Amino acid sequence: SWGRYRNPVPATRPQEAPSVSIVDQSRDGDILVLTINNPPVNAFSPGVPEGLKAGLDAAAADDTVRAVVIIGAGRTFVAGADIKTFNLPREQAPDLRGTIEALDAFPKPTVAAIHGTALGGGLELAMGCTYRVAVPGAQLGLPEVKLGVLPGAGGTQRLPRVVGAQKALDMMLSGTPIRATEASQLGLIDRIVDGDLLSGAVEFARELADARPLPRISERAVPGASPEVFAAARGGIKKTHRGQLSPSLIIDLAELAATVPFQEGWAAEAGRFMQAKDSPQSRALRHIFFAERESAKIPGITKDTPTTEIRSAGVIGAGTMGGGIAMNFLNAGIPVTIVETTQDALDRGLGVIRRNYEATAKKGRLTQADVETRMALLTPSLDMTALKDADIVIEAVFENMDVKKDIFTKLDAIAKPGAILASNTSTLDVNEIASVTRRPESVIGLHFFSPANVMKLLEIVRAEKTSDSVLATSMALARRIGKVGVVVGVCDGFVGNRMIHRYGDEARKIVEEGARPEDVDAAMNTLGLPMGPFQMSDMAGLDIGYAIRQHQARVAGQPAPDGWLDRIVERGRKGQKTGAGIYDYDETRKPRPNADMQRLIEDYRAEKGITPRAITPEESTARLAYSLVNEGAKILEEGIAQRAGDIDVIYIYGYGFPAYRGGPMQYADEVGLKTVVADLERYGQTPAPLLKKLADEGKTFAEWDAEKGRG
Ligand code: T1G
Repeated sequence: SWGRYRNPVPATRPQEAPSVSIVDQSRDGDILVLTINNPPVNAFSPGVPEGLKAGLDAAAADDTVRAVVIIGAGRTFVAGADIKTFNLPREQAPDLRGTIEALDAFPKPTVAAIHGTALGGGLELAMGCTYRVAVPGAQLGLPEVKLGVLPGAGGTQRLPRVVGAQKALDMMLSGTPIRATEASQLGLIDRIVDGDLLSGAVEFARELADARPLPRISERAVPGASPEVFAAARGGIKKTHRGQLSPSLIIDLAELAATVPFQEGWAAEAGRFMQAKDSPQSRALRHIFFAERESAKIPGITKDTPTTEIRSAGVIGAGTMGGGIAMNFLNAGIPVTIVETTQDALDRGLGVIRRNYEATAKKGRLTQADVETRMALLTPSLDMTALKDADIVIEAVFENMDVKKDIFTKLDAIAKPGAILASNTSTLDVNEIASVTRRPESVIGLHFFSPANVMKLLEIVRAEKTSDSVLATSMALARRIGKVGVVVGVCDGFVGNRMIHRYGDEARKIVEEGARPEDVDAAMNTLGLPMGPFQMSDMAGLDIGYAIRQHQARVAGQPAPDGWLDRIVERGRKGQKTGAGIYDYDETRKPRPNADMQRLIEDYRAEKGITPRAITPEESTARLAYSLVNEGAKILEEGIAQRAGDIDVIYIYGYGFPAYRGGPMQYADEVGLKTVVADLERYGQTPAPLLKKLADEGKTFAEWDAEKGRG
């Protein structure tokens, strides 16, 4: 996800009283200081260009000013253009390009003083200055590609001229920032300031006040450019940015930087930026940027809500989920006591954890010392009383209500007062689990997604009696262990799995009616999902879905399901883990269609009297995507999810829905809810009342979120 740096760099500027203007002017002798004061991240919002222009005009008109320093108040330099202004008409949008053109022509030295982050337009502003200084921990980058756009204020033309073609392409295509120390080695930063940033910047400006000619990045050539560099980049994005628009535009513009005069590349960049900004992909990525942040906001929970410090954790169950969950805490430096019922299960679980870390170390992402530090924080035990001091205990055992109730009854008698008692259940009723304890206010669902140490999504299941403090602590803990926490309500499958069950039902129906599983999967791969419904079922294990369908039929008093997929499972084909499921698998784990399974499906249709018909990829995509949307609308009506944006965050971080589609609800908004409703009805699904209402009113889910104060 984003380079969301957690620990704001302590401002090297005294936290001045909020100024009346968004850009303050102050003097340090012969140096004019322009301080941008636009909390929380000094985005380049309306008022900033005007303030900088006033400052530059003042500096130009005053002979006693020999140089100008531009610095950010608070915790950071300029973190970018103000994304919230992207939908403004062009004439109302803050004129970042105009500001940078003025800087590039300014007759006196200008010094950008950087702390925190200089990202996107922030780095472009700094590159418009004649010099740049920074504190060592500052981060500099051009993350625009993560918003489906491109550096639109000179970044594609200036960065290659400073750091060379290859490094500039790497930075712009990954969107990953670099630290100031590396930037200094690359010549992007002229001086690292170890002490107070402002004093260091003023001193630097004074030293170079008379240096001429003024170094203009726009006047340099691009080092290291060659047709091969750009050709390789074009090849690379076919894998890393499949289906996305802005990466290829970035490469084209970087190549222009190396092949045409600056002004030509600068002009071309403006046009391609608008093209990218107005694309559905950029709208989707901007939607997710804000939706992810909105999902952390829960009515009633404020920064004043009391939380408890999590200094130690307990995990019950050392299986795949328990081991993965434990790793999240170990990675964050939180000691874990992990409990199992047999020594063999414990040894196996710890072995898997160690092997996972060793594999990461082999890739160079951990040192052996890191591995040992993490393993040293892990205490195995066969006795649940070892959990008595844990601040939080997470149960990750078999998905069976009786087993969970038994565990929570015991845990309630062992855990210390104030401990959080969490279940990793993926579908069961957390209220029922809480009911066996004397402390339902301390019980919550923390639904991790497999593999738990990798997947970023954490569904935080708020039960009826879960206290605000336990909820707020869980949200803070999610951030601390690197998860994207989304609060959901209690129902069968909560949000993600409840929707995926409907999606699976529709996928099986599409095959019943005539499609082959591999065609259905291919249709969803085209939409951008790395795995279609059947590839995903084979990976998760067909027996899991089989058991859920059997359970749901039993609960509903219906006969045991006997669908074509149930028959495959009953042949002992459980998916990748048995080397065979819907598809066959060899050691490459690449799914290969199986003729016998195709025959089983054909025999099934014949037995049910179904005459197969050709089903287009478009029909498959519509039916599957809209089955998610329709169930999502019901979930919103029932209040199980707060926002449509929350559902999108869940699907991007938990189910591989492509971020450049924005999630199922955003995708439906882009298609148009009237079309979604018409297709649902055409293919035999009944539109949810909320979906039908919004479609009839010509509204979007995004507007519903905003109207309810959710957006
Ligand atoms: N515009 C508007 N709001 C922004 C913003 C931005 N660029 N960046 C952050 N915010 C809001 C955010 O929504 C949240 O609001 C609050 O600030 C704190 O953010 C022309 C076109 C800087 C690393 O992509 O990566 O420049 O929820 O929770 O975790 O070429 O914010 O409090 O109401 O993320 O400490 C390029 C995006 C823009 C940087 C800080 N820049 N931001 O992380 O805080 S495009 C970016 C971040 C551009 C030019 C192009 C992070 C951060 P609220 P936060 P954080």
